[in-house]
Amino acid sequence: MPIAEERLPDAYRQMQVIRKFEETIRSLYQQGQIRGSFHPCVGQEATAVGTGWPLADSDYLTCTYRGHGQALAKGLSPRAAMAEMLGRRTGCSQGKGGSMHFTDVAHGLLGANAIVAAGVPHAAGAALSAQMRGSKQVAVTVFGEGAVNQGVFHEALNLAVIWKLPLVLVCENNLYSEMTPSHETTSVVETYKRAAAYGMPAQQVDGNDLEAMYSAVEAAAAHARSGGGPTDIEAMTYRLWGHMMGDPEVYRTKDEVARARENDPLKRLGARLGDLGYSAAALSGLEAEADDVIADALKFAQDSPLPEPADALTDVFV
Ligand SMILES: Cc1ncc(C[n+]2csc(CCOP(=O)(O)OP(=O)(O)O)c2C)c(N)n1
Ligand SMILES: [Mg+2]
Repeated sequence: MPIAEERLPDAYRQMQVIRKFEETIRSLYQQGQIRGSFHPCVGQEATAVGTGWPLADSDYLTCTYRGHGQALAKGLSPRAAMAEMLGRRTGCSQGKGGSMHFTDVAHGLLGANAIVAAGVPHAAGAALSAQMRGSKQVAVTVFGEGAVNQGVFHEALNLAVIWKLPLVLVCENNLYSEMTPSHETTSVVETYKRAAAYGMPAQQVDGNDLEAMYSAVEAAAAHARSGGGPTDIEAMTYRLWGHMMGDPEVYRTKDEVARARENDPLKRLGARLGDLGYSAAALSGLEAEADDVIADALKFAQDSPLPEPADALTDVFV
């Protein structure tokens, strides 16, 4: 089922919230208010919303260090996300995880993961659990195109097909793994072909087209829920900012990035809304609402306490 046209303004607001979240983090980072690393998803907001929105709260999602947008689209509150970035006790991981460890079990977020491809077998395991319990939940994993060169990716895909796991694989192919173009490291750059080789339905989708993404993920989730097994979706996209803060971006030209900006998913959904009759003022109104969400999240985070030293010993296994 495609996304209902009436929901497109809400999707636009959600994508703006994600963009503004990342912009705010960048400025906090530059002011020295955020520790650790930060891998922005600017330019990839349509893959995030197109993946998160077709899913139920009870469905599972694993994502990567570039997963702020996916977590927000899956239902993580902007307040808990911002507080986590600022290391506050009210953060989604009590301020102990930071940018690369967004987790929110109530919304099915089993954890972002900094290890390339590690979320893929985790999601396959969650899918196996759902299957064994007969719960009709689906597990979705989002990963970059670099993950398809990892062994665990192939082990997970093989078992997912053999066991018909309710798993949806979403590859965000943004053409680069860190500073290396994928064609220099990968024998078959169209990653969906690798998934197809395991005997599952696999397709390439325009990852900057919110509606195309939503439809593909919705269909794959329905297929999984009805016992059809895993599906792979290769979402073609582009990260408009560097791999992480401080990336000098010497591996790509300014021209290439400028061309990619023409294909900005926010610009594209804005144009689509314009075609549907929404005025520029209506779009600005949605953007202002997104500003308010982020301002509220930032105030909440800045007013929240830091963890106490004793908190270091809570929520650990040993
Ligand atoms: C197993 C492993 N090897 C290497 C790294 C270092 N590393 C961090 S991000 C990254 C690139 C991954 O690229 P891709 O999967 O395309 O995701 P993107 O960053 O483009 O979203 C690498 C190699 C890592 N985190 N984990
Ligand atoms: Mg990549």
